Amino acid sequence: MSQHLLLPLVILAISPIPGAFPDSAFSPTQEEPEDLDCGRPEPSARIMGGSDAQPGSWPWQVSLHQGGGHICGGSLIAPSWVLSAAHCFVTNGTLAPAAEWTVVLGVHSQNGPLDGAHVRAVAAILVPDNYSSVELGADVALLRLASPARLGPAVRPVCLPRASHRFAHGTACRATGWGDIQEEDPLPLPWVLQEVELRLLGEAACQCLYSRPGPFNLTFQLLPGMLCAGYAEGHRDTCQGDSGGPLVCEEGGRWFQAGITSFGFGCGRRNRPGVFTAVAPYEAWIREQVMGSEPGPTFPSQSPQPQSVLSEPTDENCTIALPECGKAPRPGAWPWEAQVMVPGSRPCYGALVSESWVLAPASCFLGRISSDHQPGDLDNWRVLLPSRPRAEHVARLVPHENASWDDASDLALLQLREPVNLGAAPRPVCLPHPDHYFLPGSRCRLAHWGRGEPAPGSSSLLEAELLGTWWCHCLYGRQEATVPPPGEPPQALCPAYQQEEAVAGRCWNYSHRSLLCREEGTWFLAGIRNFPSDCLRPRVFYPLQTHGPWISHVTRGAYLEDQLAWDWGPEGEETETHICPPHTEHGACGLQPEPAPVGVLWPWLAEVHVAGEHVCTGILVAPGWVLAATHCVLRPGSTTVPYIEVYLGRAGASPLPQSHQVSRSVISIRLPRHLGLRPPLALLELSSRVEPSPSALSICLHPGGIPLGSSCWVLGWKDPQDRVPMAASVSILTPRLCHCLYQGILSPGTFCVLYAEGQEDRCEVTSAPPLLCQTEGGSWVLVGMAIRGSRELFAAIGPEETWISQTVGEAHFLPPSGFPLWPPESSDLCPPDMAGASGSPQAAIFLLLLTPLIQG
Ligand code: 4AZ
Repeated sequence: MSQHLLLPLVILAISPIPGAFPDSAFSPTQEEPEDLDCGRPEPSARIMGGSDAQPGSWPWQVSLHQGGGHICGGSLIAPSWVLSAAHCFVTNGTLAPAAEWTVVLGVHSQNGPLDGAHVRAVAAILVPDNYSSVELGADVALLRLASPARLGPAVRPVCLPRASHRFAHGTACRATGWGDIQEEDPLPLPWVLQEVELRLLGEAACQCLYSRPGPFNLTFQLLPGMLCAGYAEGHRDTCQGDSGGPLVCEEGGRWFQAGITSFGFGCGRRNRPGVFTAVAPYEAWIREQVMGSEPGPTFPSQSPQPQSVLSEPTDENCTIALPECGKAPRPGAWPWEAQVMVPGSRPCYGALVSESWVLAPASCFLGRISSDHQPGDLDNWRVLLPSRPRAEHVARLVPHENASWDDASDLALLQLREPVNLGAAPRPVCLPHPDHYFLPGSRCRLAHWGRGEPAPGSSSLLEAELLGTWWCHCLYGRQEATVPPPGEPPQALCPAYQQEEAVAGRCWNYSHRSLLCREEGTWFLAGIRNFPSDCLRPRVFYPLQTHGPWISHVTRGAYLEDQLAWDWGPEGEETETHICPPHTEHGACGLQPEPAPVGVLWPWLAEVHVAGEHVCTGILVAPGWVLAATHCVLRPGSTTVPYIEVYLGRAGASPLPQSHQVSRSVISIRLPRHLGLRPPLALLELSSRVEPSPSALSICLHPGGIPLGSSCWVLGWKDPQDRVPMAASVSILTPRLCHCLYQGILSPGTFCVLYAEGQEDRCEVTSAPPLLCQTEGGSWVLVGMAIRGSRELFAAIGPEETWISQTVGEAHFLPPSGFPLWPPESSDLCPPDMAGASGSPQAAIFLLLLTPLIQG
């Protein structure tokens, strides 16, 4: 089943003690012959405690095998009949052939030769006509054995409830099986039958829990014929592989089968108790199927029950369980912060993930442990936890198997010698399931991780907002890679810091941090980063969610918590597949961030403030370089270099606080060598690099012409005071049209544009706006910069490729694609009346387009 899983059939401390039931409690009814006694395990002395069932406790439990392995559970209800779940046998509406199945009876541990067990072939599988899928109910099946089971101490039938039988809410019952002990975590060898105590939940209480959005925002409608058992807080449950097995409740010394394990959402999750097929409503169906088979199942009448128990309480309270992990009194006061003290080194920071386990980077300890981490070595290790009077001892260290070569798996789990009492502190952090989707814009914090140094500057540096998966993946991932959609683990998590600037130029020598993200007031350990590679701040984190299964497998009880925030925004869930635009040899360029988190739509657009006098646009072409129009930065005839300051990261209409902007001063102006004329393009060298972020990202450049299939825009501002960025849609004219329109006045490599209707006045000429095109792949490309005083003419970037590449080093020239220039034109001649055409360009162009007809 796909909606598998949960929690361990947790080991129960309480085992049934059949011998404790006085014989007088057993009074077979007249229609039930005594030799077919049901629901009573063989009385035996046994030890209490543990999670494995005692051999012989559940003699009706059978294992259903297909292809040589255990698939589902079942229960013996008569020598020739086994009760199980329909979904074990029906795939896509087709019932599996009975011959594929065998029934193993009297088995306890499924490891090795099945001592004392015996096997029966299946003669027929019967499923109700109205069964279609588990969520729609009727998940029940009967198996007729090819020959009767051999009854004995380890093989006995269970009692079935009559249709009138009522099991009281809150009754502690038992589920048994060989299913997974947690989601995606199979029962380990020697595969001993597990039992778990589950309380029956009333219909109202169960429906109330399932009406709250849970894993993947799903809710579920409980139907008649289903029953729920488990706990709002989760932890104890059935799981994949337990299906078809029995849920039994003891009454008057006999065990009645109240339910058949059917399904659930995950295993042991909060507010998601297991769902069972109620057996009592199927009395008639069962009797009908087994009719004529002797001896048949036993349906003892219910011993009288106090009326209070039988009446269905209508006001059953609905107690939603809240997360037990991830609550902090305030950001920064982390009740899970664990300091691992290893003699001879600085403390290593990790996080408490359960009452007995701490997660920390393996690189803190690697080299200190022999391959089998001798316990002697751990004797002097200590763990400091908040609000604990004394340091904890360490019993075991379990490094991740890939820790030594894969930075994304730089993890180790440390088991404390004694579990700690959980409360306000210490309290574990929540861990995400693999399908967790941290929404773009989530509020996050950076916390200590490993041997990181305290962050320089203010604590707001540790605040972050999560960027969209697309942006993060395409900036740091592979070009043309598919972006993982919500629900698939991301390859990277990118937080945007509140103060991009404050650490520029400073170096966090040890940029070891973990990323904590908050959902509905609950903190999750979302990512880790543990290498001091670039000495700037950390900006991309390895997601922890892929490690959830390993952590829960090792710890058997870390707090994996469901996603709590589901507000995907107005567009809802994004299902479209996104592909990252091509990278250049210097990485990603021209990615336009989704507007949501930071609000900057044009991360390459710079304000160039010249000598405190005027401002024009510039374009970030590499981490330390801005391209601008020469006429903007150098006064005609002047030879002195003015003081220039460059600002990046300006949001749309709403000016962002100063802290969002990135500023740099210009330390040199570079011009290409041009014969005679003053070159139109200037490169400004910034005082320091600007690392990629959603507020400052280099644009792509194109070596010639216009990338095929692109749409083009002039980007500037209308008002020189507020400088709100504006983009005006334009078409680029063919060289012939351009030449004819502006005959004689153009230098080669000049673009002319035609504004879309009503867009001409969107940008102020004095802003010296750039001409950008967005390629079909989605990257933004700079193709020209405005020529002095013109709104229509742009100096092409392509011809200056060599100069730009040599000056800048890291310029992002895309490989030539499509037609680098326009297709050849039929004639170089301009129509006679067009030379020096004045008046409206639209009118002139109309004329031009007509000329071939006129000439022809
Ligand atoms: C299963 O896949 C299954 N937690 C059985 C029970 C539950 C979930 C899944 C209930 O067989």
